[in-house]
Amino acid sequence: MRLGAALLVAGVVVLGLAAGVDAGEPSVIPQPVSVQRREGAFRLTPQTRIVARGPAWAEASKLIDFLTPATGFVLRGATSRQGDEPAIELTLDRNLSDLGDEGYTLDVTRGGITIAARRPPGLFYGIQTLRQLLPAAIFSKAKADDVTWDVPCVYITDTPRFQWRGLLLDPARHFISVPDVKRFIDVMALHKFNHLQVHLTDNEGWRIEIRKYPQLAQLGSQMDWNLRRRGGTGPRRFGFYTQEDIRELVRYAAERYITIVPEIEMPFHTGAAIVVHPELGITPGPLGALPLEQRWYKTRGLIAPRPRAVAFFQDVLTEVMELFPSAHIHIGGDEANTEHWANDPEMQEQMKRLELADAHELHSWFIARMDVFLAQYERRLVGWDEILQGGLAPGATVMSWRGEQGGIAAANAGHDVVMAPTSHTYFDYYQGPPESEPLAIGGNLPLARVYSYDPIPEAIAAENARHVLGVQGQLWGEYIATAEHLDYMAYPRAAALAEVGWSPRERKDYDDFVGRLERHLQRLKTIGVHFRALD
Ligand code: TNX
Repeated sequence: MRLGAALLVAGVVVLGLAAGVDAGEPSVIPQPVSVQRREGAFRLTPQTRIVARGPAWAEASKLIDFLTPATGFVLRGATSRQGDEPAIELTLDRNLSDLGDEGYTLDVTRGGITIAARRPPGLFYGIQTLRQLLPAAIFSKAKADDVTWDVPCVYITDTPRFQWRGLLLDPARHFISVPDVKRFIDVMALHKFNHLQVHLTDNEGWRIEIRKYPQLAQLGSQMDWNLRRRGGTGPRRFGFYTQEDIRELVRYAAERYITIVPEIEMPFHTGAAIVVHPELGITPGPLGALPLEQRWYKTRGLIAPRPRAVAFFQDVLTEVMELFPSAHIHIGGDEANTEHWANDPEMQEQMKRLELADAHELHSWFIARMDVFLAQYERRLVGWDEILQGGLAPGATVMSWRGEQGGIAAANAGHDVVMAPTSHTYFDYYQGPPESEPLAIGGNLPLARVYSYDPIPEAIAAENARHVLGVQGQLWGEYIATAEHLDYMAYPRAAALAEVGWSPRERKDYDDFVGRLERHLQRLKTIGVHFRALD
């Protein structure tokens, strides 16, 4: 049996060589649902036609943009295929219902390539797979000489396992420039990620222009107190996104079928806002009496949820909703030490007035004000799993970070969840022995552990598994001060997470993944991603 298989493989290899074809075995990441290898290869030449009609044409022009720099070919488009001319054809077909919104088939024969999908994102993902079937040099920004652009003949059928395949960026701790975010988005798209959560506000900085409160960004983006305390450094402590920057990023991401999910932290992790607007804090009088630069250590990072603070955050969310079309708006909700409210006379009075039993309920009450507010605009609140304490707001989606318990409880109560546990998705953690790694926040999260993750824990009842929207990897920025370091922390772990989020559970195989990854890293290298080398 084994010998037979070996002979068969040898036979295929010999056939391939005999035909003058060495297009290699497909090494696609994330692993598609099914890949049937056939003999031979399709050769891309300047004569190849790019064929598409109607809305498929937008994807075809992205394909041309992907293929042009490295090949130097001036690829011509057409709306239909003439006879048996070599072509790459993109077709949309509403009847391909098995493929869902993001699935595709990719049919490569010696005579041509066809990508078919029900909806445009499927064509886009088929194109990402096609890029990975070409030699790695296709990712070069300059014309690559002496390359034959062969694509191995295959038939691929592919759809994602989860609808939320996310990464989180944290420009609040160290600002990330617009071009660096775009580059990050490009690499995400190659891995078929579709959500990018951006942590826009925290104690260390407020990074989004809000027209109603202009000083939030103007002053709130100029702080480095907390970073200095932590030993964080680097050139990108300061900066914020103007509303124009945000619009541009949202547009750029949307072209790549990535939804930017804004995160505005409340009620904790709000130090930057409190420094600028002391009236939000627990002790507005004494804090406001201090000069700005002396307020940093005195905010406790926690607002007092009095009515004017509720109104303030709703004002902020109003502008956020105008900028971000995302169905989900993240309001943070993590790590609040509600003892500060329990011990505060004004908050005790407010709890009594609202008939709330304790400060956890006050936390829930505050989050629920945001939930109701967002729901009026048909948006859905997402928060870290602490929003479960004191009662979960009716429409809330939970992001489970302190392990899986929060996600399990929320899903079993019929709420949507995104799995983001520290144990498997915290890419700010060490990925090797700390003594041989750059300084990180702590933890230990090697590649294999990321890969091993299954976002549907057994403790979620089968009928509630559909509430697990997917999975997200976090790149918290306290110790990530440059774009190169961001790459190093993200890749290849994000490639492993891409497969967790996309590929069927039964198609996952770590050794096979690492084999594909070795070739995949050639692609990332050509793109200029500063990934961490394999052990
Ligand atoms: C906890 S995860 C936080 C972040 C930190 C991170 C560092 C979460 C909801 N809160 O503010 O950056 O740990 O690993």
